[in-house]
This record gives sequence, C-alpha cells and structure tokens, in this order.
Amino acid sequence: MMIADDFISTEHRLGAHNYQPLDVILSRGEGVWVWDVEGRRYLDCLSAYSAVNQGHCHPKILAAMIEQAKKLTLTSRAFRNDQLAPFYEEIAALTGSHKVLPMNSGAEAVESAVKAVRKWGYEVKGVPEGKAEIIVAADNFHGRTMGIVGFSTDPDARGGFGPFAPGFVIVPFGDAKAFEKAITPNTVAFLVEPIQGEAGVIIPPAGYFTRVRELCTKNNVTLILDEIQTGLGRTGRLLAEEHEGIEADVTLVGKALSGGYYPVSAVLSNSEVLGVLQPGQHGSTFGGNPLACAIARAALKVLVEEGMIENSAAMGEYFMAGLKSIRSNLVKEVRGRGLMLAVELNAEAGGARKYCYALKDLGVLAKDTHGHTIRIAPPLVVKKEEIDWALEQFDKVLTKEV
Ligand code: IF1
Repeated sequence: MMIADDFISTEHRLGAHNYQPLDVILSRGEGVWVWDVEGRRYLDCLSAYSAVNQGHCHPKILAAMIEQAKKLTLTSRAFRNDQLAPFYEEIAALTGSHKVLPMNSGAEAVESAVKAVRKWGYEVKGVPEGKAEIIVAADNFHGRTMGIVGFSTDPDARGGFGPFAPGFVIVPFGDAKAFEKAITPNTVAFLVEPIQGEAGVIIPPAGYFTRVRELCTKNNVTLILDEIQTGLGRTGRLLAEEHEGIEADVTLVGKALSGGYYPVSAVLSNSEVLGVLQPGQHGSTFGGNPLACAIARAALKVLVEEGMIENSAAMGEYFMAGLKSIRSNLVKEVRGRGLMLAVELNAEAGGARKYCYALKDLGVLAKDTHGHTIRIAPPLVVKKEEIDWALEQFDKVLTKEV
C-alpha cells in the first residue's frame, strides 16, 4: 500500500508543479467530513473552493449521477438529450433567468460570457467592430485561461503567459466612481465578483453594487456577476447579488452547480445577451451533456429542498460570531457573508500557511490565501456542534504558539 510520502513524492516527480497543496491525502468524504489515507478525519473548511456546498457524497446527487450514468454516455450537442430541457427549465425558474448556456468549467463560463457580451455590443448596442471594451476589477479571479489571465492583475496568474488579448479595462474593486469614469460609449460589460474570493474574501462597501447597477443601466452596459464561487448558497442567499437587491444581466455559476461531482457551469442571462449566439458560433463537446444536467438538477434540488441556503445564513452568522470572540492578538479582522468567511492575520503572525498546517494537525482543513488570510468555507450542511468543535481548534491555533 502506498503511504502518504509515496503519494507526495510521486506527485512531485511526475506532476507539473502548479500547486503546493497541504500534505494531506484524502480518500473518502461524507457531508462536512473527509478522511485521509491513514484514516484520520478532518472537518472540510474549504469545500473544494465552494464546489462541495451540498457536502461530500450527497446521497441524492450520487443516486442521480449513478442512475444517469447507467443510461446514456454522451450525445454531444449534435443531437438532443432528455436531461437538457428539464435542466434549463429548473435553473431558469430558480434564478429568474431567460436564457441558459451550459458549459463545464467556471473559466469556460467566463470566456463564454465575454464572447456573448462582445457580440451583443456589436449587434445590439452598436459598438464599432473590434472596439468593444469590458471593464474588470483589480485583484479579480475569474479562472486560468488565456483570455482571463490576460486581464488579471496578479503577477503569478499572468506573468510569462503573454501576449494577451486587448479590450479590457481595469478599475479598483468597490469604487463606483472609478467604474463610472472608466465607462465609454464602447463599454459593453462590467465583469465582477460580488465578493472577491481569491483576493481574500473582500466585501465591497454597502451600496456599491446598487450604484454599479444604476450606472450599467444608464449607460447600456451589461453587468456580468461571476457567482461561480459566491453563488448557490455560499453567502447565505441563492445568489450573492440578493444582498444588495440587484439583478445582474448575466450571471455565471459553476462549482456547486454539480455539488462538486463533475464540472458543470452555466451562463445565465436575459434573452438579449445570449440571444446573439447563433448555431455554430459557440459550443462544447461536453457542455449540456446528460450526466452533467442530471447531476446539476439534483444538486440544485437538494440545495433548495434541504434548506442549505438558510443554513448557510444562520451557521455563517454563528461561525463568524465565534471567530470574532476568539481573543488573539494575531487576528487583524474576521469578515465574511454566510459561510464564506475569512480570518485575516496581522503581519506579526508570519503568514497564514503555518496556521493552516496547525489546523490540519488538529483535524480542520482550511486554506491560506494572499499570505495573511485563512479562508473558511465549510459545506453548507455544517451543524452548530461541528462549528463549536471547529472553533475550539481555531482558538487553540490562534491563541497558542504554533
Ligand atoms: C484553482 C481561488 C477560489 C472563481 C471565480 C471563476 C473561477 C473561479 C470567482 C474559475 C475558480 C478556483 C480555482 C482554483 C482556486 C479557486 C479559487 F483561490 F483561486 F480564488 F475558489 F477561491 N470565477 N476558483 O473563484 O472556475 O475554471 O476553476 O472551474 O486552483 O485555480 P474553474
């Protein structure tokens, strides 16, 4: 049997070194818990970056997946399948969308939205050919493709990968005036995360998105909210846009759309934006495949029927209050919305990574981001007792030398 060190050395020898994971090798999961190859149990406080919102191996999603896998392999979009239409119907009704474009990864949904809004800009808004501008926020994270890293401001994400596509304008996040100034007659869209995830769970000032929405409407600019991480219950609402009572023109979802079982993403829009795509202009071998649709239908159903969104709101508040009550001079700020939480440590703490290692040794898996921040995002099925237990471990790590 391979032991932990063998897995690690083999990965190191054969794999591209584009990750530096915590050295824990997981082999099983159930709900909020995961087990490593040596049988140790951990509370998952990352949920695969919010893909496993419904919890590991959710029995109903698993059953839907197995049942569909037995029926049909793949049709491609050259033919129709009997899962796509009901998937459209259910996700459109749930999110109040008029059109759906099914894709696979989050990055593909982002790329697809960029293509659609550019075409919308030329055909509907009347922007001169080749002149479309898309405004994005500094410190954004939208994925890893060439198009997307080209408008990243993170040197690790973009360094060495150019040349990049033009047509993107970067403004500071949370500053509606800067956004207003950047709008030109050629602006077709503003692409932005409701809460910036990778940047360290950055919540914009109250009123920011209300103003952004007004400016988009006034200037005929489509508002694209990347809810790939914030969507589907993570922040205590189905979509994070609800916190400011606004509606995006284009909403991007992914990750938890499959409960983590499978890459499923979607672009959701009003009829105008996705309406510009005609046969042959966009597509994907796997996008909208029957297995993906069956899994997504089950993943959405359990999210709603099992009260996970409400639980996220209630348990998020409880977790945040608990984190705030930890008396530690290492902590600079605790912030979050729903179960999208972060503990930012001060400079003297010496980086968040060693605290994530210490938490791992105590049975809690969390991820450091941006050097000083511990990101905490358990599955949305987490219970009070589990949070109480997690808080004890956070208390130990943040109040004792590690
Ligand atoms: C990795 C972060 C999270 C995303 C938003 C699109 C995508 C993501 C808002 C692309 C993906 C992931 C990818 C993962 C790390 C991770 C992440 F730390 F980088 F920021 F979640 F917090 N929009 N986020 O957060 O979706 O193509 O990956 O399906 O290892 O790169 P994807």
